[in-house]
Amino acid sequence: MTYDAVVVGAGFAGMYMLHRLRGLGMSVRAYETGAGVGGTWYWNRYPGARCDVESLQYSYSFSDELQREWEWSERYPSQPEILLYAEHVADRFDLRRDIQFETRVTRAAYDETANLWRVETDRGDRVAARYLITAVGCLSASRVPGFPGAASFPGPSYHTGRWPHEGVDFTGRRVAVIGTGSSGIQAIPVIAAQAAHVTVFQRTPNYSLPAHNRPMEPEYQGWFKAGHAGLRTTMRESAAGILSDPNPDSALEASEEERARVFESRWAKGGVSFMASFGDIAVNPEANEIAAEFVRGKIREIVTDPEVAELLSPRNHPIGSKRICVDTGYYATYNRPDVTLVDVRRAPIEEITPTGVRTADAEYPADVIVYATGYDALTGPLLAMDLTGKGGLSLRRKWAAGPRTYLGLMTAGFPNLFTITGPGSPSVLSNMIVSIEQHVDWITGCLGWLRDGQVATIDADPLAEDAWVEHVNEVAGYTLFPRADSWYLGANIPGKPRVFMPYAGGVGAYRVLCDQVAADGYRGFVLSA
Ligand code: N01
Repeated sequence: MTYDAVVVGAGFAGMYMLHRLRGLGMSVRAYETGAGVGGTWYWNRYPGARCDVESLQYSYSFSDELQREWEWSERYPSQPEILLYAEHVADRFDLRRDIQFETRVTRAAYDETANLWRVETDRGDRVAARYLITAVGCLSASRVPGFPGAASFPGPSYHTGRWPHEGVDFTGRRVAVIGTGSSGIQAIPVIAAQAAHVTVFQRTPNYSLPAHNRPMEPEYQGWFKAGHAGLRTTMRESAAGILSDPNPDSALEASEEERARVFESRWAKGGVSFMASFGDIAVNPEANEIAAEFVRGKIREIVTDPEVAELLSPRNHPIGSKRICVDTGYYATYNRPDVTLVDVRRAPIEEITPTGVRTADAEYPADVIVYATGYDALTGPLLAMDLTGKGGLSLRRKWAAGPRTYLGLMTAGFPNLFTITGPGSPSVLSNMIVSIEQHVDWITGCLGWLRDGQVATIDADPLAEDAWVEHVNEVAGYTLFPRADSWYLGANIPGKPRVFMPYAGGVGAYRVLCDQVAADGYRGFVLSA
């Protein structure tokens, strides 16, 4: 079977891409590993899973009707509600008939003679497509560190990103949670409320901001919907794709009273807009330290045991240089008598035993282990497919020293392969829905243009790619991101090249660049008839 396009993944990116390709009149097959739509929200069913972008902003903007008819029930959407939304979108736009579920794309090779991508799946499908479009997500390749002895543990163990659909009952159980990133920080308070005892194994304390989640106010929802056209434009033109009301002032120049006033009001408001308190927090180490110390002060206020408070206080990286977390009752959870915090930076985990977790200086009993240990981010899901471009070049080989793309949309030598929110684009530094829609719209425009001009192939020009990779690095160098050992840099995966993968130039500026490239006849791309 030959399609105009194969889309890999049916999360928010794959669903919207499918919808737009249909609009071009193309034949499309989408493959999805899960049994349903939703991508990250299909898999991440751990207790407390919630998006930390406000629900009204974490929703598609492409359809006025969809926007009008869907009602969000809370300020921040829970995983079940986001999944319901994804399912509603699939139904409303009749997407399922072109999606093959429970099917993983294992291999795709570019056939230069036929100018087709030859795609293989784990279900034995062998299809061809003019265009191959990956919508595989940035955080879908879950990772469990290879602790010695893990197989000897007789009880259940779960990764947050592969949570059982039927849920987990922790009542009466002793639970070990390994990892204190966004997933762990959301899950720990909810697990602690149910379990007999929770032991948290923390290697790096993270900065976390209160969500102050609450039921959606009908007036707020009405206000957003009434003004959605303008608000969406503001989001698209912003740095992170959200309404954050950025304060351009310098934290260094503000008086102590002014800083306290601004920080307190953002803290009370809740959510990530704290990071927009002052214009220099993300770029100036001293300004950053002022914001970081404010958060540490909050930790000391909330956590009653000063030693535990200090252990929870991040000191080895600037605030925001690792993904900022948003929580509900995270720090206060450590005031519970049935929660223990273990510092595995000082005494690392040495092995999992049949009765629990053993660190360099003690053994901690557990009946259940929760791995909140993260992902092989951005490149992991792409490299998990065996992708081969021109001349038999594999993507794994091409990216051996780190990902190389032009605009995060294409990689030279892989014609007609588009990577939605690929490395080198703002992706994970932004509201993903805004970045997804921007990429899908750009790709749709590009494919329509190629068709109208009877252009058979498009590929990134290696020189344009080199310049873009350099630009991505240069922009990252202006920020404090490279100062943390984060998954943005691949630092969480042993042996992964240390390269800052997303584009830190902001979604607004990036959109302008992409639009200019298109307006200039796809400058930096090689086209052939
Ligand atoms: O994963 P992470 P995550 N021994 O990589 C620790 C998005 N997200 O699933 O920091 C001991 O952030 C590791 O320690 P360290 C969001 O973009 C969004 O929590 O490497 N510990 C770290 O504490 C987020 O950033 C939402 O020292 C080990 C943790 O495991 C991204 O997903 C919700 C270890 C992994 O943290 C990933 O978040 C959830 C070891 N060997 C996720 N190996 C929302 O929208 C790893 N760790 C709210």
